[in-house]
Amino acid sequence: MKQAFVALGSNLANPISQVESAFAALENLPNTRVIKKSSLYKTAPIGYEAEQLNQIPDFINAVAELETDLAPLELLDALLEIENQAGRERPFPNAPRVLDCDLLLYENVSMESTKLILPHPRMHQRGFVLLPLFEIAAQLSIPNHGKIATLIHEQQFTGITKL
Ligand code: PH2
Ligand code: MG
Ligand code: MG
Repeated sequence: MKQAFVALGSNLANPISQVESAFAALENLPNTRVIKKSSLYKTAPIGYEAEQLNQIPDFINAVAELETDLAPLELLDALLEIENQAGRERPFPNAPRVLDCDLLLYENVSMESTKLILPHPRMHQRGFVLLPLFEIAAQLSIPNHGKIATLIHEQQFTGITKL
């Protein structure tokens, strides 16, 4: 079995129940076990233009640790299928979404293909990923970016509330 970490996010259609259903969907993946689930976090939207921000609802975010026999691209496809089952639509980049399931880490794999980049390219600068990840894997390091404890220490994250 390989170790993987997945980030969940939702800011549409009852985000708390979306993320809880996503945890359940992860538990139902073939050849995969959910080892740990973080708390849910209410987080202010990151990465939007100031004039867009008042139209973007807050997110619910969480992270799960998995053990899986799925290969990275098989796991990615399974995550996209969970998003689609939740009714994910993609009208424009970073549009509000019922469910986003991002593969953060897979063992210590570093890879860059058109479909998948590992580690997730922005995870080391996102409090809505690092704080739930630290909760369930305090000793973890991100390939090429070092310990998540250090990354959290070095940055200021605002607008994040653990539920
Ligand atoms: N996801 C994004 C862009 N910005 N901001 C928060 N707070 N939470 C997210 O999950 C998130 C975001 C793109 O996937
Ligand atoms: Mg994302
Ligand atoms: Mg995504």
